[in-house]
Amino acid sequence: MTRINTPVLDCIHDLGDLRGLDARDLNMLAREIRRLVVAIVNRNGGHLGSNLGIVELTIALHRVFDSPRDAILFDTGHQTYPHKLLTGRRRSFDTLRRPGGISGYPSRRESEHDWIENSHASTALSYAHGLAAAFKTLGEDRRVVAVVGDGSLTGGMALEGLNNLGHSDSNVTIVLNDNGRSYAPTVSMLTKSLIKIRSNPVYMRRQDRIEATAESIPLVGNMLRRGMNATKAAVRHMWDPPAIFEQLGLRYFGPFNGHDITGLEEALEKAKLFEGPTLVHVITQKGRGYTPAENDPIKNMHDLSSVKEGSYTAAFAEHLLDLGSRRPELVAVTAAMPDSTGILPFMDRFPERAFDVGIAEQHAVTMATGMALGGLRPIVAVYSTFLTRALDQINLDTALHGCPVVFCIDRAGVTGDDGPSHHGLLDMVLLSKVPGMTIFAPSSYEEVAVMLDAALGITDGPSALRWPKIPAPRAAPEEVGRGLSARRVAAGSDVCLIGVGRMLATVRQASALLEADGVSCSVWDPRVVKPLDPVMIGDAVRHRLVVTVEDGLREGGIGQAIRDQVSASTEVPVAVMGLPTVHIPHGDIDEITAMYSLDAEGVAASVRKYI
Ligand SMILES: Cc1ncc(C[n+]2csc(CCOP(=O)(O)OP(=O)(O)O)c2C)c(N)n1
Repeated sequence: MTRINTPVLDCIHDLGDLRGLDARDLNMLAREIRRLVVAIVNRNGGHLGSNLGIVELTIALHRVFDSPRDAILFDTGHQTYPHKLLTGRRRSFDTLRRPGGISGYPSRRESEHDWIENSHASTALSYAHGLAAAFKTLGEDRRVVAVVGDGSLTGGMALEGLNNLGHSDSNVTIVLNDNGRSYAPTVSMLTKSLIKIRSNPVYMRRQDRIEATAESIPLVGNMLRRGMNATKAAVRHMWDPPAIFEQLGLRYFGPFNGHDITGLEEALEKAKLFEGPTLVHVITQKGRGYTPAENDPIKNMHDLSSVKEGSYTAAFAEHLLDLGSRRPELVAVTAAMPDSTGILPFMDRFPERAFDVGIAEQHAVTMATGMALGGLRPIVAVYSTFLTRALDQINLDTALHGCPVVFCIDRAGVTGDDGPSHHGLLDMVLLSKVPGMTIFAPSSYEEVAVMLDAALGITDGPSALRWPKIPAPRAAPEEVGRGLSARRVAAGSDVCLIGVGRMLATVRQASALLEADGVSCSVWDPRVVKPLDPVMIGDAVRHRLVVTVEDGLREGGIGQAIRDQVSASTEVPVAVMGLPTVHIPHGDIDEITAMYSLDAEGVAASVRKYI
């Protein structure tokens, strides 16, 4: 490759170019990637620490394996910026997470090197198992590599995957990217035993000696190729906490320094020689090479957007803290996201009453149910998109048992930059089908506290509050509702506009536009979307038209429930506005909502069309 004063990164047109680099250029490349990641994430937002920690590992993976012929899967997918930079997305990288730009996660549309389109954690081992089965069945000699973080390894699916990979003897290389952290420090006994290794400076040297001793034993060469080596396993068993991996049937290698490209390549080459599943344990440092990210335990490590002042999340965090001192039976549960869901202040103040269960939403729900059965008042704080993983648990564990678990659901509705997997469009549709569930949709900062109090007043079943990512409008005392009642914001005669949660602001603006045209509008804030307030329905039916607007899927949503109730007794037409049942790409929240006519102009235009 000819390169005079040109960044190494700019000379990589395909992975062949990467394989041609020498050690000096590789280190230079790692520095360039870091610099670019820091610059773009500081501008566009996104996951910083995880991407800075995985630079050398990504380089090594792409030099050792033959992507896309070999499938390299990154669990969760939030750490694929270096992978994107090496696989043809250097030129478009500054559009990361921007409307129309490249995605913050792997995307099959972007590249053949992105085998899976993920972002929910703990799935890569299952995909890997399936791909390995497919390649084997089709007689194709291709490798499957799954890179999984210690945080993502706490998820139930990852543990199911480990169990099955070992059992089926699948030809998969698992790379455990172990930085000791999820968003917060990883919650797991497995991780604790990994930490013992990481924090033991003599381990690496001793490990080398064990490997050398074992490899000098006659016949080992052959045995190695066949998979687990009993002699070596017995030797390492005496020393190694990761014996658990070997007991699961995975050949364990490591630990290796995740920032030494040459060492990583040697380790991966070695692992590649084995038939059957192997686990290469790599120790990395989150935030590597960027002091603010290395130093700040949470804020700069992950998504740069955690709790923003004036947000719904901030309102929740504030009130939870207040409730904590008054109600000793109140506990908070999070699935690895204490910071961005707003329970961190509560956790700091009442550490014995805050439970981070790891990336384990299903466990979180059933565990909270157990807490309720035992007499506590659990609050599960979770993002909308991750809660939907645990619907079965909510339905059959929490609701069937009539347990008063309160779900505080953040990032509901269109969330913007993170794309199809992170929009929270399903929570209302799904939760409204759970018997006995009460659902609150706050329309202002002040409503969050009032609704949380009301939810805690429900003792015979689950309840949920769902709020969006956007700043929360402030409300005067007379603009805040009470209990389970809907609130009439304006009284008119032609059209009844019902705006769910954040959509209240939109229908108010639409109402102003319509009033200017001479259309008299009532405006309702339903506040509680299940069960619906009969007073609101009673008022709605005296209009010529009812229009409902929600930031969730239209099909099966709250508007359709309102329409059912209105049409049970009258002929009044109900126009239901919400999002279509499609996977919506990443983009600006306002632009996406406007695209589906869920802005003031769109709502007003729909009303005009009807009347
Ligand atoms: C099911 C699910 N829950 C929560 C998240 C939010 N989340 C994104 S990355 C992450 C931490 C992942 O930790 P780890 O796998 O160790 O990777 P690291 O960022 O440390 O490299 C979490 C909790 C998610 N993506 N999926």
